Parts: sequence; structure tokens; C-alpha cells
Amino acid sequence: ASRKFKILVARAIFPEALAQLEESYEVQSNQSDKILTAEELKKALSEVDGALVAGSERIDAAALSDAKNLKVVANISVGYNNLDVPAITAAGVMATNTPDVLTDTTADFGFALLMATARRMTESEHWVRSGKWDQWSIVNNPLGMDLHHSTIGIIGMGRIGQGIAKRALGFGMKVVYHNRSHLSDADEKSCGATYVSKEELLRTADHVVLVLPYTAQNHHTIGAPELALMKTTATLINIARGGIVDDGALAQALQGGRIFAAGLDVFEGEPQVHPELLKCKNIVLAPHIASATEKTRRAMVDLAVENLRAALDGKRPPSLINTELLTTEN
Ligand code: 8YV
Repeated sequence: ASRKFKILVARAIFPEALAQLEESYEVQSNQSDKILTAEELKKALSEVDGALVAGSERIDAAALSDAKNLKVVANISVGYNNLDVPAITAAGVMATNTPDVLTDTTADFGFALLMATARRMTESEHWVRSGKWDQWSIVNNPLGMDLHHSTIGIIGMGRIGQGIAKRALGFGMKVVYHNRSHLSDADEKSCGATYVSKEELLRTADHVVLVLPYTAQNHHTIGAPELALMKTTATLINIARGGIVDDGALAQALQGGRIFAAGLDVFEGEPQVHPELLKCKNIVLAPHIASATEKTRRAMVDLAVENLRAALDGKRPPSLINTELLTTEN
């Protein structure tokens, strides 16, 4: 019989999932909340056949330099900017992610963050908790912006962007989007969405929602020049990645009344948050939880495990990223 495969579980996962892995593999795992250092990660990767990782593990040429037996890196995340895919491919390693299973949960959260931001829910809660709320007032209340019948502009119209568009239709919103490519006519129709240039989107949207992947090209998609195009009454929602927004420029725009409010689930350099953002009142902050429901996080782990198992069994993983690894072999 062949030897048992060794795997690395770089992050805390559900105990039942870990127990199942331990039945099939020799498992090296980090179940603490401490992220492995680059050195620890490199060493662990040199000893295993497969690895389950998430956004905080950077997998690049340096991390892979001693990884002689590694066949698969399964990311427990749909976004994979933590993976240097060309370097992983060059090492002959399969890379996988977790699309689809988190689409609706993440779109729900995007909408929740949008509603909370437009209606100033964080500020309102602080007011109630502070005991300073003394009476109902027509004018001295946190007056927000309407969602219904407003225009939502979605930048990044993949699965999650389309999920947000469909939710927006229920609010009678006009949906415009910007994306690398146009949607098919059928998809545009089912989302009720119209393609516009990024500039037109920024000028016309009442609510701008960012759902695009982080790539070198998308770095600071929203910075001072883009914020300057937006309506002063507009809200900006980032559920994509830190680095897509220039957080320093955003803090200035919020403090200067350049835009109305922002809702952020992701930050440049998270879990650090730009200190100027923390001073802003017109902001709703969340700790990167858009996919965080029990059901969805379990589904993400299960899909990552399915990807890992398939690769180690010599089968095609269901969500293989570097498909060219298989096509060149055959
Ligand atoms: C993950 C995410 O929880 O899937 C993504 O792209 O941002 C989240 O769902 C996170 O990236 C794990 O690191």
C-alpha cells in the first residue's frame, strides 16, 4: 500500500472536518488563531502533499521553494490574491478556491452593509447606547439616504455582484455596473443591469458597491480622483478586498463631506484599520465577515476539502484555478 498523504491545515477549521481529514491523512495543523509565519509556512509546505490555507497565507515562489511533494493548495476563500498563481503553476501545484457556496451569503451581507451605511445605523446605535438620545425629532435625527428607487452602481459583476443586483431589483433600484467584460444579454436581463463606464457609474450612482477581485490592476480602483467624481450624497461599500480602495483618501473624503458615508468589510493591511477611518462617524465597519454564516463557512471548508481530496486522488478538483496544469499534461 502507498504511504498516507501528509497535509497541512494552516487555519482553525470545524473540529468534525478536521477529524475526518485525520482519518485519511497524516495531518499537521495549526488550530490556534495565530497565523503561521512565512518561515513556518515554508517549512510546513516542505513536508506535505497538500495544504488547506486561507487569505492570510501568502503562497508564492519563496513559500514553495522547498515544497518537493506538494500537489495542491486549497484556499478556503473565493478570492485568491494570497496565491501567486503563476508561481504555484510553475511549481506544478494545483490551486483551488471556493466559489459559488458563498455567493448568496456574501451578497446578503453586501446589502446589509449598504442598508446600515445609508441609514446610519452604527451612528444611531452609538447615540442610543450613549444615553444622549432624549427625544424624537423631525430634523435632529440621523437622517439617511434612501435605497428604494435610487441608483446602485456595482463595480465587479461576477457571481456576487450579480447577487447584489438581484437584491437591488427588489428595492426598485436602477442597477448599473462596470466590469472587465460585459455580461451576456441573458445575465444583464436577469440582473436588470446596464453596463456603463467606470466614470459614468461614479458620477451617477447613489450607492457604489465594490465586488471586484484584487489584482495589481485593481489596486486603488477607488482613490481621491474617483471619490471626487462621486455624488456628495453617495455611499461607498467595499466587500471586495482591502487595497481596492485607498483608505487614506477615503477617510479624507468622509471627513470633508466629499461623499455621504462608507461601509467597509475589508481594509488595506487588515486587521489593522487606517486610524483616520476610525475617526469617521459616517462609516460602518465590519471585520471581514461577508461570508461568515455557520452554514456557509462549513460549506467553504467542505468544498476546499473536496478540492484537496480530488487532487490527492489524482482527480480533477471541482474548483481548480490553474486548469492549464491539466490541459498541458493531456
Ligand atoms: C474568506 C473572502 O473568509 O472568500 C473570500 O474571498 O474574502 C472570505 O470569504 C476569507 O478570504 C478567508 O481568508
